[in-house]
Amino acid sequence: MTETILYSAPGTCGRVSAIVLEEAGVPFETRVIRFLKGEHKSPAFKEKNPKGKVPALEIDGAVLTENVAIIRYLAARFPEKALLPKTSTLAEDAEITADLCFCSATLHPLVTRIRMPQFFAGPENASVVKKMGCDAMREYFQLVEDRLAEGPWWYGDAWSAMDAYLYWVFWRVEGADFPVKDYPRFYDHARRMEQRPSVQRALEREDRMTAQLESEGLAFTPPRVST
Ligand SMILES: N[C@@H](CCC(=O)N[C@@H](CS)C(=O)NCC(=O)O)C(=O)O
Repeated sequence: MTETILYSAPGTCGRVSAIVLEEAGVPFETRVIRFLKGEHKSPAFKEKNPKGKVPALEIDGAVLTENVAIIRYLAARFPEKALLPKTSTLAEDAEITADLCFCSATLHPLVTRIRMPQFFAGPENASVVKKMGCDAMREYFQLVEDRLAEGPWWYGDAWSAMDAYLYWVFWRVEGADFPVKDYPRFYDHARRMEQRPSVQRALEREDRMTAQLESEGLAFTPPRVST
């Protein structure tokens, strides 16, 4: 295998791919993208990912983007690691894609509204955007909460990459004062995730990226917005 490089930034959804790579046992380098310098929109990075977003994963001589695609690739490339459940019909397979898309296309956009509402409506309207994001997110947190009654993981007894995605969503809004304790099973899921060595290693990678950004004066913490 050629060198594997994950382009990411601390706190971002690049964490999802990092956890899944760790679970797969793939040796990889994490390369930090400096958002405050606009590095994600630079021509050099756009050669990797024309969308100008993290994560981007260089693996097996290709550059993969989008967490859903990266997860599906890793699950197919390392079947022995059981990163996603085995399926026997096209419909079962489509259901897994739907689950992952629920994270990327339904939950993630709400995370951004809750975490960085000022990007959508300016600082003066940020609290309205955040409140609307939180109100919408409640329905989906309840869906996850109900699903985890069959747990302990999204797919029952078997941990999967879907749990990594849910964890990142949870952690992101927990840090933005979303009332996560109203969802005790999801809360417990996050704390169990943090016990996994793969998650701890992914978080250590982020700590190293944060230290690097701090040393360059390029660390970013979104301002707190009340609702
Ligand atoms: N659908 C993409 C979303 C990627 C994404 O939005 N990444 C954010 C960080 S969490 C980003 O790079 N934002 C920078 C920007 O949009 O300018 C995925 O799942 O990989």
